[in-house]
Amino acid sequence: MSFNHKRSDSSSSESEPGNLLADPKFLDVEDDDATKKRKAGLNRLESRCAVPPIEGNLTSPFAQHKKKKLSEEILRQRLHEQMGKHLVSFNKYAPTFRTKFRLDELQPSTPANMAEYARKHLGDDVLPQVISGKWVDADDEPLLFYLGQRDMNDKTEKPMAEDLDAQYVPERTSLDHPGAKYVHDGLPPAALERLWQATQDLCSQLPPKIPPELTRHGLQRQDGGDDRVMEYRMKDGSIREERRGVHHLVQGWVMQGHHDKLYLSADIHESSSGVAATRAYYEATKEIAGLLGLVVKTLLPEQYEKYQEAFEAGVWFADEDPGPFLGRAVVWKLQLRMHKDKADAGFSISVPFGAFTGGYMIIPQLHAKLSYRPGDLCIFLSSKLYHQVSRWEPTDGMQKGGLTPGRSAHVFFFPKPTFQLLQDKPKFWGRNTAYGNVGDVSKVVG
Ligand SMILES: O=C(O)CCC(=O)C(=O)O
Ligand SMILES: [Fe+2]
Repeated sequence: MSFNHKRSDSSSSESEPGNLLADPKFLDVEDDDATKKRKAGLNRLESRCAVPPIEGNLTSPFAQHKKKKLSEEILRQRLHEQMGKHLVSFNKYAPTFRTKFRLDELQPSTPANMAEYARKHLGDDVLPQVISGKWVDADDEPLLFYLGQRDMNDKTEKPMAEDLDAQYVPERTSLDHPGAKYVHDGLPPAALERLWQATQDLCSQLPPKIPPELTRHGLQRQDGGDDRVMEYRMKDGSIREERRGVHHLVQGWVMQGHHDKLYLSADIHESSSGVAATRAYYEATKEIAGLLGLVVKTLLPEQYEKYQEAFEAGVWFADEDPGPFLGRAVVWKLQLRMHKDKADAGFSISVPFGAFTGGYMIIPQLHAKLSYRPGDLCIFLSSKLYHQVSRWEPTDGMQKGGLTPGRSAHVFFFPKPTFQLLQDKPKFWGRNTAYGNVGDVSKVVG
């Protein structure tokens, strides 16, 4: 591995362009002239590209346990017990891979170099791994937990960490290895279906946006078409179009020059339909956020405590969101570039969903290429490790219940400046002080 030679004092010393487009070597990058030409050619996205609402109601997150008549509280308990059991066996039986470098020795790099490394060493001839595993640094500090598929027949405890090269095993490239019986460690199917439905409903009411400059979200279309639009083929051969984009939903965003106050991110409050749609979306994804909270609490208990305390100080949707993440990036049908998320504090969780082929998770510094199928969970240090989702293609045809094909993802994260500001703040500080704009309204004045 080539990432462990030099020491760098801090990641902020890295020579990385702020604007990914500034580096012409960047993967699939366009030069300034091409950007200008493309921007000039962008017209208003028409309603034919709108994201349609789903048909009918959302799937219950408890669908698997619902056969017996049980109260919601018991159903939730069952769902958490099942996830808890998976996490216990993940901890016991999933393999661990160790890097030769310590996290603080991670070599400075650029998106261009990382993309080049991925192209050379993790290209089409390297099959993505269908796996669940842990990746740690030379001091056994966790870097990545990947909750995908595990062979239930493999009940050997794995106390020893292996080299990064050991992640590539021919038996772990598909789900049809003879004699294997798989368990999925990620989001259960009903919760995953609900996440997809709730997100499509959100995007149908609140159109996701894509900036005219291509950033980490967005790649030029290979057919030269409008990058803001995904095309997919219906079963009758006709072509439909759908807009792509992203929503940043952050309860307590720091704005430049205002270091003692926080703000609800623009996507939440910009329009009255946005306010209504985001509340409904938080409510619809409450149980899913609860399951992800359990994952963080089990795998990273110390980080969970810190995040949860800051979450409780900053939360706005207190009845709809159990925490511990104050930020969500809703990535709707976008292609992704090599990047890291410099403003994330610690670990974030990303979860892909939809109907698509391709879309593998590539983390060059861990030499990892993961199959990253819908519902798999990638819990990792997204501000330290470069990552890219490889190009994907939508499956043909409309999916069940009016769901449109293509790949989307949610990233649950905690913005670092928000975390820092909230560290000494009491519970519900954000709600009770209008995020630092008024005196605490919960204090009774005698
Ligand atoms: O789409 C994904 O799975 C990851 C997205 C991502 O890395 C990001 O939004 O920063
Ligand atoms: Fe990212």
